[in-house]
Amino acid sequence: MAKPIYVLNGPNLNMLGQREPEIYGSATLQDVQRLCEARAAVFGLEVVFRQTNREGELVDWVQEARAKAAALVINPAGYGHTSVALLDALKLLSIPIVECHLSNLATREEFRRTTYVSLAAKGLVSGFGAMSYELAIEAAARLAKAQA
Ligand code: CA2
Repeated sequence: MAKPIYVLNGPNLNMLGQREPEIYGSATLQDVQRLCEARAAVFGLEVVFRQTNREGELVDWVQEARAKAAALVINPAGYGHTSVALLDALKLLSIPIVECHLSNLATREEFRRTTYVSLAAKGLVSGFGAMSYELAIEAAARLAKAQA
């Protein structure tokens, strides 16, 4: 049985679809989960999809992914801009890591333009709304298969 792609989501993403649709789109996180599952299925892979508002829980799940996942897609949300602990956890992984953001970080406030996560990720998908996740899943699946 192939290992799944872990899709981890950081703080406040549980609010997706309820505020700021002009920045983040109108899809809910459950909609995004369905898109990820459908996209992964094309590659014969399953998805473990989670969201947390707690930094330590995100770190725990990254550590879990180290042994249990074929690849990791992560939208760290605000923690991407602040969390050295998250970066340290990501650096322990040898599986492909794809960073994913709904909005285009390059066109937003200065403090959002860099993330610690980018230092550990193979690449970044940013600015395509829910489609960012689909593109990130495709990248993660292809990288995982190339690494298997
Ligand atoms: O564009 C992204 O995906 C972000 O990771 C979203 C984070 C933000 O801090 C990052 O800079 C970029 C914010 C997540 C909050 O999500 C909400 C969605 C809808 C309504 C309120 C919050």
